[in-house]
Amino acid sequence: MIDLWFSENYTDDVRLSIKVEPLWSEQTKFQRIDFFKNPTFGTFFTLDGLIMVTEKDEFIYHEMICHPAFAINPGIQRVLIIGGGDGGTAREVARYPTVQQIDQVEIDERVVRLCQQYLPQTASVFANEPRLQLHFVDGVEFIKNAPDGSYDLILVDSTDPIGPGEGLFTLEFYRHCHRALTANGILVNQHESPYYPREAQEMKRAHQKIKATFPIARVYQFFMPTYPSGHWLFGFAAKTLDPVTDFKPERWQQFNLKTRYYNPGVHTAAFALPTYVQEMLTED
Ligand code: AAT
Repeated sequence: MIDLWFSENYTDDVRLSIKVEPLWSEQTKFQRIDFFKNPTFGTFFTLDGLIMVTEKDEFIYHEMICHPAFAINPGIQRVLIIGGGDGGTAREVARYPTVQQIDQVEIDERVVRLCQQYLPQTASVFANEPRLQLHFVDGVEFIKNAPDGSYDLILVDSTDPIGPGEGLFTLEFYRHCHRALTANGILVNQHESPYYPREAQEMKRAHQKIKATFPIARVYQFFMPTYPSGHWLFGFAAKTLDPVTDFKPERWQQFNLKTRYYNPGVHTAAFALPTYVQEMLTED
């Protein structure tokens, strides 16, 4: 038996390698998709050679993209998810009985279909959730046509700003998100990592643009074992709500959701950033 290893290159001289059993590979119009299996991480998939979701650690990312916003505005009813074709983000949003409408815009239908086949842990929401409507179009185009004030929450669960995800990191996109949000609206976006130079550069650029668009623009952190360096960020932007002073832990606890990563202590702590990250966010 030959050992097969998948490697994700973090820099020219650092990579993460995982021993794999390949399950499926294809090239779509948008990106290359590979599904693998590994004893430690379970089934996982990559897009253009970068790990997106593994069965073992996806809960961390998907809880952290979703729950902080609901603990700041427990009245969220209309949600737009951009990207997130694996379904993990939609699964967490759908846990709120108060949510009335979930629109999800995924550019690549094949991600959804393959996740339904290989990753039901995240993708089963697509068949079981009547409030959710899937749109297979580019999020950049969808947001241009979204009516003013049509969403309480926009979650940008996107790939990195190379390939199809690029347009989701532009000033024009953030401006449309601002317009499409209600007065208490919140935008949470996949904000890259502060650690390795490639992602750090992207995260600085994204933050500058979001800061230029929203009066409240913060960043929060979490630990993601299968993303480069394990130290990952989401952006939090809002018109009026502050993620720390408007945090309502008791209200959130009344939802009575069982979570494995997110809790009120983690919420407050996640917005406290290491000094080197704070410095990167204030640099030009
Ligand atoms: N839930 C964590 C998984 C992802 S995948 C991100 C998804 O965004 C992919 O399915 C991709 O097809 C979709 N996508 C990319 N560009 C667009 C676009 N322009 N419009 C709509 N959907 C898009 C995120 C992983 C983060 C990885 C960090 N290293």
